Amino acid sequence: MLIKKPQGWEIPEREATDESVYLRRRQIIQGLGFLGMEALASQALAAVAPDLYPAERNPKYTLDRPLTPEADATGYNNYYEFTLDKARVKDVARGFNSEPWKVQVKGLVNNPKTYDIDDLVRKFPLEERLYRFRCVETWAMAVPWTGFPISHLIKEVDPKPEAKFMRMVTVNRPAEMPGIESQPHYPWPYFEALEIKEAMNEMALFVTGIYGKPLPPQNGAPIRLITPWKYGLKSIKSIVEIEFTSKRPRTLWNDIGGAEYGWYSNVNPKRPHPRWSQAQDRIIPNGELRPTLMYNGYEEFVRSMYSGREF
Ligand SMILES: Nc1nc2c(c(=O)[nH]1)N[C@H]1C(S)=C(S)[C@@H](COP(=O)(O)O)O[C@H]1N2
Ligand SMILES: [Mo]
Repeated sequence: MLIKKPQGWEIPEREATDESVYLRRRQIIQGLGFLGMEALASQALAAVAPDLYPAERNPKYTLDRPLTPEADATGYNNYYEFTLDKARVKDVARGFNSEPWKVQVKGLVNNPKTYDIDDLVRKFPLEERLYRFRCVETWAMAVPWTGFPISHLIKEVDPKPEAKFMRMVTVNRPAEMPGIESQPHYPWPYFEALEIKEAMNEMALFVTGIYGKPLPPQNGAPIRLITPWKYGLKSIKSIVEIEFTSKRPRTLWNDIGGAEYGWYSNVNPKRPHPRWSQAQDRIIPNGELRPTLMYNGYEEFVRSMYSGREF
């Protein structure tokens, strides 16, 4: 590639530095309120409410397998807005900025509200839970998440009687998320949904931390969904909008591949994906195979919500 090379002293900082990094650094420097803090500002970005971590572990939720090493759960990711290359997500997402951040709750609720993330993480007590995590691609992990039950937020916003579903949307930031433009065939921003009944289940969490620390960008900072009885594609990352509806909302994967990805996407070893079996978990990082459990082993918690035909 031929590049017209200006004299060193002519290079504006925004050319010497990746544009998004430059803009963010400026915001941080402005936020600090005075000059001379460039060195500080170029350090790792501030995480949301680090003083809240580690949160106390809730002992009710136990595992049948070892925890996934932190480096694997934070180094092998699906986050297509950054890249399809699971091992590279953490590098491409490194500069992603989750402050400031707002989460808008709207639709059929008596108390619609836009929360600042710093207020939201302090509003409900955080707890740590160890959950199995199963991707529709068959790989599986066991992860210590920190978050709060979605039911707490739902009680606060108070859905109207006609509300039956909760739709969620990921942030849309093409400048920081190169996958949005390099994968234009996906209908960005990422969108998902649950029945309110499912979101009220005690297992359903809004997660803000992992391994006793605030979420890093690759795992969905600053706030993502975790519903461990469903395939990982339901667990939408970096949420900015939550809408309560009476009609069942569409969801990204079900929209683009309904035969492959059911609206419910409940983990079910007896229901194969059209191109592969779902009978086994492939454990990250060692590749060990284990039988996949119905509802990913959470049947006792979720069975009462289903007739068994939801997929
Ligand atoms: N916005 C957004 N959320 C997303 C995805 C994504 O590409 N974009 N991938 C999903 C899929 S397929 C999986 S398996 C999990 C992966 O979460 P993890 O990287 O924390 O393991 O995130 C889910 N949430
Ligand atoms: Mo996935």
